[in-house]
Amino acid sequence: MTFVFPKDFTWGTATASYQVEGAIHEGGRAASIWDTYCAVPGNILDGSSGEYACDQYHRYPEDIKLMQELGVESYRLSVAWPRIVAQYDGPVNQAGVDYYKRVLEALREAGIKPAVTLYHWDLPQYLEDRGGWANRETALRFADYVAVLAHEFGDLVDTWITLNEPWCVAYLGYGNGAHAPGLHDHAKALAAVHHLNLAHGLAVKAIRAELGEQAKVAVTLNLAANIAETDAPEDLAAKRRADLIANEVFLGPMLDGAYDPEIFEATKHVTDWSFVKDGDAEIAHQPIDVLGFNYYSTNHVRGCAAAATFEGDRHANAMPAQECVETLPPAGELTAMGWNQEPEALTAMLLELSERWPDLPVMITENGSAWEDEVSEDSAAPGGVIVHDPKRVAYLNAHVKAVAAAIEAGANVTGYYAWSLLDNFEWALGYTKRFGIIRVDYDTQARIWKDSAFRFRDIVRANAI
Ligand code: PNW
Repeated sequence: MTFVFPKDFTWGTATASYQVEGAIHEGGRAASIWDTYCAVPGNILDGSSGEYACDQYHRYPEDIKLMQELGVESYRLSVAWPRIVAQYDGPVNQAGVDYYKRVLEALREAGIKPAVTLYHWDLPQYLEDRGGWANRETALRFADYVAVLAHEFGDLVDTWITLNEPWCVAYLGYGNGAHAPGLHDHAKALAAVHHLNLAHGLAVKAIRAELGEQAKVAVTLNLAANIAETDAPEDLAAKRRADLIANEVFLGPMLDGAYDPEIFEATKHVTDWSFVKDGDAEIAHQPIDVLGFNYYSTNHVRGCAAAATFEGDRHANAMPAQECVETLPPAGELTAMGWNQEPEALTAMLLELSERWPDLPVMITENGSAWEDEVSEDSAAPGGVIVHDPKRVAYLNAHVKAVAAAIEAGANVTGYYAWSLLDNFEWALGYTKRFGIIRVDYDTQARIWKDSAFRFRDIVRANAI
């Protein structure tokens, strides 16, 4: 059965500045927290960093050509804050502004609409030195930086995405230290949660102040798909607890204008939330035009008496107040990330979101999978080589079908961005995990097509699955 997507459905590919750009010492860029974090032995699995990455800083014209060949209508990229504001209290770095103007203009010429993430984790180190996201000032600085972008890039950007996955920023960055800046402090993680909510609201206000109501504004959340193992009350309570601390802490303030009081109750042994000031709820709660949702896999949870996870759980101890939430080991065929595959949960979550906020369209701003890829010779392929990646193709098919099923059942979904256009720097896992639909040969920077890229091209061309 063929499902045809709505006519104006947007197909795109996604990346993030630190994961693809390289050129960290060029164009007057300041150091980011990821430069610092990568320099500490043991933080990154292969000891690497984003120093060279995919060299997109120099190769963006080639990457834009690739996207034209894929036929995608939109590119989700991020702006590196340390390229735009390179010193604390310093002037705007014109070289950084000019760089992104060139990229955005090249995209426009190619007929590809930019969806620009304003924060995809590369915080200027000078702000971390003052407390980073645990410090309220970072949210205010973010608003200033966003005002510069709105002013400089106003007519060049199609969709403004304030933040990428504040869950990861707060809980992996400040909670369990799996990401930069690498702190282990749940009180700071919750302060970061709040300051990210505030930063989001301030950013929306800054964009609207410059560009008015017609600017299309979004935020991207990696909403956790928590599934209770059984309907037993303790399992349902565990799911509720995980949902509250992972999802509701962002959805409540951003979309409904308040934190669920249960959140304060559940975390009172961690913090008194005195970082929440009068008027913050109004600031965080700004009308947005679309909700970005990054979806990869699910978490099965069970109630328990003591904290318990499984060996190698990268979420372990990231969030506070999870003492009675046991995360079960993922089951079924796992991707190279060790993540399970459960596309039905994507359908269910899209429907839930549309039921809860019927007027808010949802865009899948990331979905994809990492696998152990191998290069094969193929004289018919571009460059004479190809990657046969049947598992990535199957994952792509299954998840695009899951989106189709949600739309068919009434969900308001307006786009799908494949993560990722390219293999890239996979954070704490360095270059050991490949998510690209296009392979990167890191020795030569050659771009090599995978079967999944051809498959995605066909889906995009047909606007159907
Ligand atoms: C997201 N986790 O990151 C990001 O938005 C991308 O930059 C990243 O490359 C992609 O997903 C694949 O990982 C995550 O440990 C990183 O739960 C880690 C986790 C979740 C999301």
